Amino acid sequence: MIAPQTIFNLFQQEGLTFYTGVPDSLLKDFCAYITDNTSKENHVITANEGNAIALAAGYHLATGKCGVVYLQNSGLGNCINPLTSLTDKEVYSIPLLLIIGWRAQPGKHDEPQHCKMGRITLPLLAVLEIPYEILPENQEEAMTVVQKASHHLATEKTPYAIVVREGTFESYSLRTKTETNFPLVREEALKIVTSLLDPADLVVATTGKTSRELFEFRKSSGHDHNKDFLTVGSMGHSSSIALGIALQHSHRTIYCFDGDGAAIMHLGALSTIGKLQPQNLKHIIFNNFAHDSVGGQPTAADVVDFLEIATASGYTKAITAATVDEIYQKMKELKETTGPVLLEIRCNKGARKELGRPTRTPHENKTDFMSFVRK
Ligand SMILES: Cc1ncc(C[n+]2csc(CCOP(=O)(O)OP(=O)(O)O)c2C)c(N)n1
Repeated sequence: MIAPQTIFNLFQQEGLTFYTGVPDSLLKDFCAYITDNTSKENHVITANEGNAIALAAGYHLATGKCGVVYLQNSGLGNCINPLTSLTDKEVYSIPLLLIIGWRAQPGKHDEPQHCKMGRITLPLLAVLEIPYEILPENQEEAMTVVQKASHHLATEKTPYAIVVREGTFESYSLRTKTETNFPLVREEALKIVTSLLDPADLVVATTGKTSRELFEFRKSSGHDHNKDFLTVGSMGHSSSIALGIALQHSHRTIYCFDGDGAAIMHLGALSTIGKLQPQNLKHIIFNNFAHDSVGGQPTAADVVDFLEIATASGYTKAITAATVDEIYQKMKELKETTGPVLLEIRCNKGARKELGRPTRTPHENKTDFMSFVRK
């Protein structure tokens, strides 16, 4: 293992002092070290990974220096457009250093949504013509890798990637705490909301702990899992999946259980929902102001007004709740409102340590859900 501080210092020695990206569980100790040791101007958590590439490009245009972009390998998909059409040698040739958390490295067990990307991470970098190294855990070797990356950035003026295997970083506890003070955590709010749904209602739940908590709640309540589509991957796309269903089944009520990080990642989806006006779509954002599932790093939710955005995008109504009583009241209002409607539930970050993962495979989930949709 290697200390986050060691890599941070090696980067600093090479003049790499600007960080941007989307948090990843595998990089959480490194991300925490960056947060504690970098000024706000030099560390930007972006809505999605493509934005981070573009932000680092802007940083380079402004300073001539190279930014560091950190991401989970699942976010590589969001980067492909700017990596091929902005930073590529054949376009603007903009150097930046990618730090990629390698979920589902071949040979390591991981969740189904990570397997394909885990297998193709290195081949994908090769196809993108982005040279890479895997981060060694030994300090001397790590220094050689960072120097090699730095040399590439200076001479080739194109992106370079350092791929990080699970367990590479020593643990580091974040000192810069961002806490909220609402009565409930996401799981408590989610249980109340789910218990208020009608038996025929459908749910599309977002990536991370929301889906995992929903799965466990259904199990402990003796409900079937077939009412829920768990968006285990493709973060930020739950509301569009829900829209796709809502448009075809106007007699069914579709709930989207979203996260603030996920909603912000593809915020444009709200405008499509607003434009299409599905009468039967109820969008609930469990807003804990954080990327809770991967370490609790802050999202931009503290400055984003989801209610204003939803109504300005064409939602019929947008309401908020935080207490148990408010959730009961607002769920009633949500049910009585036709048209796309948004409920933001403000809650604290935090989850149970022993929270499990869905035991139905994605294929089983899809099949069960599709037969329930047709009922
Ligand atoms: C494209 C992509 N980038 C990053 C991730 C890693 N990831 C999984 S869950 C998550 C945080 C989600 O935050 P939010 O939607 O606010 O939900 P919370 O975990 O706070 O409930 C992240 C960043 C991912 N799965 N996919």
